[in-house]
Amino acid sequence: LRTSTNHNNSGEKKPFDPRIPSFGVALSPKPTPFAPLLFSGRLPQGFQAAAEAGFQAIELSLRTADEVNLEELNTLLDLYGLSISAIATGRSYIEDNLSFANLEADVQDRLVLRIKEHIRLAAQFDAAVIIGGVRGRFHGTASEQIHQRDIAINSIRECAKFAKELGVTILIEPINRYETNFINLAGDGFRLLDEISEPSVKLLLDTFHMNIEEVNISASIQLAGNRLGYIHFADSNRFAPGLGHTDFVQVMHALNSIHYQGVITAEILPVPDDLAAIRQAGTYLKTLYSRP
Ligand code: LER
Ligand code: MN
Repeated sequence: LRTSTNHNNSGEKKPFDPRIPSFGVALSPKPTPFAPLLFSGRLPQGFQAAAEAGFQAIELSLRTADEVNLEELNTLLDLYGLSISAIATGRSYIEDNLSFANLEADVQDRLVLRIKEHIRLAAQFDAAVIIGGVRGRFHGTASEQIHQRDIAINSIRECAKFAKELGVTILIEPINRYETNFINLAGDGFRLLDEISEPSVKLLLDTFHMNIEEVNISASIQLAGNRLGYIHFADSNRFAPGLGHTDFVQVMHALNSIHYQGVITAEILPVPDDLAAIRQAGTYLKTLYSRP
């Protein structure tokens, strides 16, 4: 996962302090019902606004890996000196009902193939792949759910092994109870990391979900320590940081205490609009980290 340098094609690199996190923002190349993304369907505008707002990295939320035009993507990365931090995969669940918890017909096979394509794409950009919302929801009796969990973990493990071969980090993201019943807490995430037992699988914590689920956001970040591979910043209402009541100063202190040097990615609603939200997030992050 590229954390301290920008995309290394011919684009000019903007130097920034490798000891502190770099900033990313989550965008989608296509319009999507998944709400906390900016400039959905307008990638060029998103890249320009991200660079102008002080971001170094873009997280791409993709349905399928072929949704991006590689030539266009490389051109944009070079033009704005940005890198791809991660590929998010939850749209497969939201838009196609493909999830790791779904044991219907050939869903597991199709989803594993799809995630492998995301991993291949990520490898080209030194990016990570997120397994978050795409875990889906378990259904039925307790024993049926245990069975679903076993199958899901096998599929995730298969993706993790493939990712390891390609040098790609897989990020497991705990998500709030209203979206999934398969890993809500950081602690549930640690358990899955232990079960999969691949060092290339890390945790992604999202302050929006943590605000709903965790007893103590800072304590959970500290407990994650070097298992934390990535973090999503959104305020309590999923607006840009600073527009809700999450205490990001405390979050930053917790990240500093574990020497977090990864990417902090704003995954936020376009409220009041895309441009205002990205500017708010960029300004807030730069102020929080005292960066010009
Ligand atoms: C994805 O990063 C996320 O935070 C979830 O809300 C997706 O369902
Ligand atoms: Mn998230």
